[in-house]
Amino acid sequence: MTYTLYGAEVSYFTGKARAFLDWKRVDYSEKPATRDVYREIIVPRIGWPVIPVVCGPDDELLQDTSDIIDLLDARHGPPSVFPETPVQKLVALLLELFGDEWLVLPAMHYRWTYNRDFAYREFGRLSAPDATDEEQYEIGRANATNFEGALPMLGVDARTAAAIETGYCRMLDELDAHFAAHEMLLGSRPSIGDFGLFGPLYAHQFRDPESGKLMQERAPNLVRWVKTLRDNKAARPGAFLEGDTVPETLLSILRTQMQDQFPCLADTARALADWAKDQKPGTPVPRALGKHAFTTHGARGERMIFPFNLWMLQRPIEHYRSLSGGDRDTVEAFLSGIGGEAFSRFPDFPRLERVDYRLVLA
Ligand SMILES: N[C@@H](CCC(=O)N[C@@H](CS)C(=O)NCC(=O)O)C(=O)O
Repeated sequence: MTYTLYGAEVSYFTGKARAFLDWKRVDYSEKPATRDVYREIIVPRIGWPVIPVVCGPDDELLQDTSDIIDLLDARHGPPSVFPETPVQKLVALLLELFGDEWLVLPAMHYRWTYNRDFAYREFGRLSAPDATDEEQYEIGRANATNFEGALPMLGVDARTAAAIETGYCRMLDELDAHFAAHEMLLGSRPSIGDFGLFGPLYAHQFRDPESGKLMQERAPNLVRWVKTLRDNKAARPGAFLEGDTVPETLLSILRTQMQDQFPCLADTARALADWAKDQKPGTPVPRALGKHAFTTHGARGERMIFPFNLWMLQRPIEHYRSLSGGDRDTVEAFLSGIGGEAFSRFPDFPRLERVDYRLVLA
């Protein structure tokens, strides 16, 4: 085997990386991120405890699914998960941003509200595979503290929980309608957007038992998409829709992204610009820059300000800024149909880079 994926079935971002590696037919084996793996590989070499981590053939370590996918998609040749046409590429990158940074709200809410015991057992089994069931439960409960504790930091609390559920159920209906007509988001080939949505929708919302029941009952076509991407090792490459088409059935989700996620991103951009005024290039960026008020599906809450979200936003922005002439006009017309001014008129913010697995000012 050429590559090793250190991760877990229960992990959001491992789901994204694994589905990509399978579809791309990368030669890899998966090793569970046990506490020994964290202690001996991840923490000493990455610098902080996080999964997934991919170890390459020359012992290089890759972390962050976007870096993993960008590198391996290019290294392992076509077919690519990045559409070449302007609108589809933009939509794919926007939906990656949405899956990675915004669906974390329902994914964490449902896991830690309705699937807590299951998650403790899973966390324990991963960390200490040889321990007894009771020991695993206790280990899982201890290891889960940081994840469970992240809910209020993400803005999931009594003020927002009901609205997060309403918004999530509406999205289930929208995705179900979409996958009734299409295999993947943009045709029969999965794009980076599919992998971004797959992380939360597989590892949390399909696999956690109570959330899985909800998805099975409410969105059978979405379940089919989840299973296709889960079992996609020998999938055919498929193709993106002709003519740079984006199915109508995705537009409501993109509108929701513009209305729900983008105001929070814009506020994050202002906070980053403010913080960066006195900083030099290369300065490490704190994981959170204080707190801000935000609104989700009409409910007002408070959450930490996460600059990492903007690193993800740079991906669609870079694509958008690279366009000119007719391509730019087509994209502008598309954006105006989804309330995309929130994206096309996004405030400027300091550029972010990742150096040694950490976010720094460029
Ligand atoms: N943006 C990263 C996020 C990785 C991530 O958040 N992984 C979770 C598990 S699914 C984790 O290990 N979190 C620990 C932490 O964030 O402190 C990626 O795409 O890989």
